[in-house]
Amino acid sequence: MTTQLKKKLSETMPQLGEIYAQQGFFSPVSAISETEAKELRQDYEAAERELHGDTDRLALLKAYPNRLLPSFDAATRNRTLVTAAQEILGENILVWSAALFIKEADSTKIVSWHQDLTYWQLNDIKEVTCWLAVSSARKEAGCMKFIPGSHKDKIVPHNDTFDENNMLSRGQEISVEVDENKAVHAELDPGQASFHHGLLFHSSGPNKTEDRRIGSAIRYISATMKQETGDRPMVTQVSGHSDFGHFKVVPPPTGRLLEEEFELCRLDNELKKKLLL
Ligand SMILES: O=C(O)CCC(=O)C(=O)O
Repeated sequence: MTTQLKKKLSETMPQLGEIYAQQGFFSPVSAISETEAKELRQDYEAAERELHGDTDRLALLKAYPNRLLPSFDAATRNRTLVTAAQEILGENILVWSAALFIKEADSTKIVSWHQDLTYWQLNDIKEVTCWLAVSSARKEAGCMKFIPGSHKDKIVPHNDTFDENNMLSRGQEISVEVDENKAVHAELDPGQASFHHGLLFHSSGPNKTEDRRIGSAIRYISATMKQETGDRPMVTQVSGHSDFGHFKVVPPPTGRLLEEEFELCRLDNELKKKLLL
């Protein structure tokens, strides 16, 4: 990292490491301009139109925007975001997923209280989610909310609610009491991001606005991590080296909506479904 970049980071994100360790999250981090966020959104929405009616490919696009759109791969490599991730995870960083969480305009969809690392069968907690706002994510749009310090509680019991309104695959929900009064809303403008710990209690409410709420949940992991099962999901490397051999490291996509990328995503998606507890 250049001295200049380090200086800029400490100016925009003073005490990131300290605050993150205390609260389990850090927000907001200004990563790209509103114009760049708008371009990212336009690229994604153009792809949605191009794939209109193809539910299989549309689902893959939502789950793997960084493999199917080079603009999203570039966003995962954004210097500010990667530098913030380095502060938390060290030098050797992979992107395990960058799936989109989209709440349509005027939608009742919610995300229940949960801890991310409950489900992914990773062998350690060296993971941080960077949620990059592609559109505005304010309280009324159902931005994420966090319980400060809850990442220190380790993994608590969760149950499956299978609530159709829940955006999590099985409506997974923390089954111990969560004190909503302690929740802090992470409101973000387009182009801003929040960083949250894999053990942090978090959730989000409905989108009561007339615009879609779109965010890319970039799961940065330390390359030293591995799947408990020994499987090697597809990842990209955004910092340091990845000589540990625990994942299938692929180069950046060379084009937009490439058929070979859809095939890779399809295979990885099957594996991820198997891994998801
Ligand atoms: O987008 C949301 O509202 C929730 C996202 C989330 O739970 C996560 O990124 O871990």
